[in-house]
Amino acid sequence: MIFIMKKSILFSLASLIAFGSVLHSCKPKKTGQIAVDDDAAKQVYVAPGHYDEYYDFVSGGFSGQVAVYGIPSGRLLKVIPVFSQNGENGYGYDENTKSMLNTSFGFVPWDDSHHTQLSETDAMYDGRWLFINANNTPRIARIDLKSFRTAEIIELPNTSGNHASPFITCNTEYIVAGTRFSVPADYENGDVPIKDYKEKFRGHISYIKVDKNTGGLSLDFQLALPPFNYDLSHSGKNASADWSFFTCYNTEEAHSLLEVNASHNDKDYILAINWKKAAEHAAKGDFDWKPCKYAHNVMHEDTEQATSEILNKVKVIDTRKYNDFLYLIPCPKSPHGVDVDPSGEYIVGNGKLSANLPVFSFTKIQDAIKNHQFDGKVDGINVIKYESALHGEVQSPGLGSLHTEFDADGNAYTSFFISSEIVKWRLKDCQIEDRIPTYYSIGHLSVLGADTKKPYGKYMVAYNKITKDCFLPTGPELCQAAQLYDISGKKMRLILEFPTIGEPHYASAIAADMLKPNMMYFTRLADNHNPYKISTAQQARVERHGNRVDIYMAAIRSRLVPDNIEGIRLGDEVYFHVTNIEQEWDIPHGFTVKGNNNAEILVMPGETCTLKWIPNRVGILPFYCTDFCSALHQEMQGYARVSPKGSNTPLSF
Ligand code: K7E
Ligand code: RUQ
Ligand code: CUA
Repeated sequence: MIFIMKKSILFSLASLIAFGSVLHSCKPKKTGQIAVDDDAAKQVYVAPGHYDEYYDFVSGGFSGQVAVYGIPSGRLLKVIPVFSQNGENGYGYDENTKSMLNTSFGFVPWDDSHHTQLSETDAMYDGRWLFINANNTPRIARIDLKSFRTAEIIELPNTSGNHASPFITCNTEYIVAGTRFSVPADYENGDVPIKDYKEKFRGHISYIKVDKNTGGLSLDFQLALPPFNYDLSHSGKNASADWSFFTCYNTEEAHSLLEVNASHNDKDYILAINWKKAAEHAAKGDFDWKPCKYAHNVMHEDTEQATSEILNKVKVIDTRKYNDFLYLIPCPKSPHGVDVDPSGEYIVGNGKLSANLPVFSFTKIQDAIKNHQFDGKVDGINVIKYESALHGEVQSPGLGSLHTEFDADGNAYTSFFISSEIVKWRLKDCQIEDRIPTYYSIGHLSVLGADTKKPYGKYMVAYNKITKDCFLPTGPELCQAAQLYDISGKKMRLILEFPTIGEPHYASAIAADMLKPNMMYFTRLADNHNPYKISTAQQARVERHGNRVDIYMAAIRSRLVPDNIEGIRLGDEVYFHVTNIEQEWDIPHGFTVKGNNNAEILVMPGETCTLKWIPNRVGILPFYCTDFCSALHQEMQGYARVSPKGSNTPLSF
């Protein structure tokens, strides 16, 4: 037996405060030593020279990035920068990628990302794109799984705290995104008293179209809804394929959640939207064009340069006028995740403050709609009777349920933040099968492949918030962590834990085989249409246009050409356009020049990357390659001479 020490942790108090005082008190867990089977090591050991079985794309939470881990080893393979500047590869610093971080508010260099989604065809992963949301300045990004780079970012108007996002429909027709905060419905003038919330604020859900061939994103329409907080979402599959489901909390429509304001209703709601019908309304013209402002940023594959555009209107469907396509279903207290099982029949609402876990039936929802089993309306939207939609309840499964995932055999797995455990239960009869602790305070969990119609099953990963006593302490902030479970048997087995970059929320894993065709991808020089590209070291040159200096530089093992540049003057704006003229996979070159506040760039083979430099000191400023690229890497260097303003040293190289 291998023993991992786990000491007790006091999380009852803080957790309960975080969730209000409604819950039964939760005793601190004393876990002592955790036994892990000897087999566990064998199961997760991926020998040198061997590949992992799955890519796991884990949202980076407040870091704004996506981290890629190998499963089952838990090895960190890459950090893909999305919503934050990244000091590992120049994303957001260099001239090529800077405008990816543009928004209608200007340059936003750091955001908070929560949920990943892989593109799907017929409710199965197709290995083309990964989508992820930014919460704060609301955006959705598309990552190209060929290059593992961010290809596009679209901002969402009328949205704040873009949390219920980006939950795709099962043929990636739409990305669905709900606002957490409702905002004034006066689209031109948001300067209204906060106390007028109930009358003047509206919640918005966006439907973003995904181009079938290119993956290109465009905001198709929005729904204006009651001023609830729309927290999470999932789209249906099979019979429920035309539907998206959202959890709504603060259905009291309070503008301050400080007191118990927002949790005195015994039930909040799940909002079920027939998005196909909504799209028909949009196509028929049942909308108003509303003024707004949002950015759309695209990384062009041929030039590897991003462009940013600000758009200024959006189609908004007022659900007080058109509401034959959406329904509210009561769901006990402060629901967080809403999860749809692989068959598309069961919809699980995870009430954070609820004792039982409700499971709704899509068939019953349809029958209820047909037979008008309603219990009044909210703002014109029919409320389906709880019992009419209910398949069953899992009785007292744990405390603080957040998210549910599914295997291929009709089992569900729910994460419980407060009782810090995962509970396995049967969809068929809502009976509990097994439970296992997590260390500690799990948020999301992922059964690999669970959001397709055929989960991989086999492994489950828990993403934990608190890792006290799990790893060597690293100052006041401990690492976040994932725990890997074998779920191939009746009982769940913990087999590995590994630290993650902060903070992991949702994650999506895909079989490595699916991405095999993309391995060894890099840009051919002939396909590089960057305007500053050069193809040979002979084409290297420097040019002056007024106070702008363009340096066309070639990088190849083991030279930077040109390497002695004179005639730059204070007051100049210097652009180093570095083309890595290597035509071999995985030979990047880096580049930086002393004192440059844009820091560094990293240039992939066949690509051109531009570093802007405004010299602010007279002298000789060395530059060099920052990526150890060959035995003569240290020889990849040069000098730039900066002369005073008005100097007549001619530009030369
Ligand atoms: Cu539960 Cu932002 Cu998906 Cu994290 S949210 S835990
Ligand atoms: S060098 S191989 Cu900077 Cu000693 Cu690293
Ligand atoms: Cu190029 Cu080091």
